[in-house]
Amino acid sequence: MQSSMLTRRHLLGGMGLASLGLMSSPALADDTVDLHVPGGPSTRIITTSYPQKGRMILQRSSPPWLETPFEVFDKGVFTPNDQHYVSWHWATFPGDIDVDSFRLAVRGQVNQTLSLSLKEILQDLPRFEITAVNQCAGASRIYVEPRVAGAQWANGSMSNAVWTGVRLKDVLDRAGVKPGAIQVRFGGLDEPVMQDAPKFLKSLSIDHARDGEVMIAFAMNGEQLPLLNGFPLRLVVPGWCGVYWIKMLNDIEVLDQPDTNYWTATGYRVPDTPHNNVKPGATGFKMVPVTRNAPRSFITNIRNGDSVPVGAPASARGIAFGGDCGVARVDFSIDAGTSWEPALLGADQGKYGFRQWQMQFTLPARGPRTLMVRCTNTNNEAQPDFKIWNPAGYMYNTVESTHVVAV
Ligand SMILES: Nc1nc2c(c(=O)[nH]1)N[C@H]1C(S)=C(S)[C@@H](COP(=O)(O)O)O[C@H]1N2
Ligand SMILES: [Mo]
Repeated sequence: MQSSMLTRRHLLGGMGLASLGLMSSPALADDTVDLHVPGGPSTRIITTSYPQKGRMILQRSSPPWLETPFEVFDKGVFTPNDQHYVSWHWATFPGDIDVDSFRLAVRGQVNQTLSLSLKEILQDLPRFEITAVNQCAGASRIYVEPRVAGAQWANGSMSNAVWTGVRLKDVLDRAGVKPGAIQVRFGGLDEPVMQDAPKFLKSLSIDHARDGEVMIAFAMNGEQLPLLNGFPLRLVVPGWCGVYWIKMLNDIEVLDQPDTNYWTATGYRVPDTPHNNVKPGATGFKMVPVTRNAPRSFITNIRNGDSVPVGAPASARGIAFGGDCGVARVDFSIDAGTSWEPALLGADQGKYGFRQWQMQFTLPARGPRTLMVRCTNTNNEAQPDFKIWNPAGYMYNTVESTHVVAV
């Protein structure tokens, strides 16, 4: 990617936030999708009205929550940039970025405060590239029972991309981290919409920040980041959930005290129990921050309600990811999890990315059938077969079931 690509003309075509709001009016929708979830309304609008975004499921118009339509995952292992999902906490963020005056600050417990231009980041630091899944901690929250508050994401608040940029470690080394540093805090250009509401910030431990994999991306899938996915720079924390992947990143602060801001110290917490699972209504468990992704897998070519011919070979295919490590195996069941057969894995795109799989199977008799798919990661952690529940509906990775009819 040339730094000459980073011109305003190329970027946003003059699309401002005012037009964002206007064009996302649900009244302009011409299409809907039924997410087929019991226990509440599950019809959503399909929108094509957001800048640099194609067909997306509209979960909320502003700040936008745009979900990737599930059929996208059947088309390829990389999610196209214009259908990469979108999530923001606060509605106030720039609709246009002046790439000449933009600066990334590196400050706090460093020997030298930095104010890096995009040109410096593109030209003066070694390039780094990694494939990784960006998944919201609240992904699939719509499936927890009983339903809980928060974005009612189905399975499309995850997306896979090749990220290009620079290592966070190299940027921190350039500033020179002082010995007392314990954490690094990240902030972007978005601002709260109410007085005294907490700005969206997240922190990582200094060791994690310097692990050589956490990176500052300026491109995904070989193109600049879409504005809504964090143009011009975003943090990429491979294997960890999307909440840490700060968009429109313009501030890096090295701390010698634990970060006490709301989003790090209080928000985004799960029960410290196996699979973060508790009984609805239970109390008295310890809460810990969400961190790494957990293994998941999906059938992408067969949907609930489909018919499958009986007695003839059929094929299933889909995607899996290991979470914070690779995919060891994907198993497939045609009898609701009573027996499992290993699926054939596709090419390994790197341990943090989606991995495709496929399976030939034959349904022996007519009638309803439940197909299931289960990922086991290279840490030997498998998706659980029980329904995960926790108060905020985070880190759901229950084995998926697809109900079909053999005909
Ligand atoms: N600056 C900023 N970065 C942010 C957020 C935000 O609200 N502001 N939301 C985070 C959350 S919770 C998620 S899930 C991801 C979503 O990334 P995406 O919109 O590119 O899919 O961005 C993360 N980075
Ligand atoms: Mo999120």
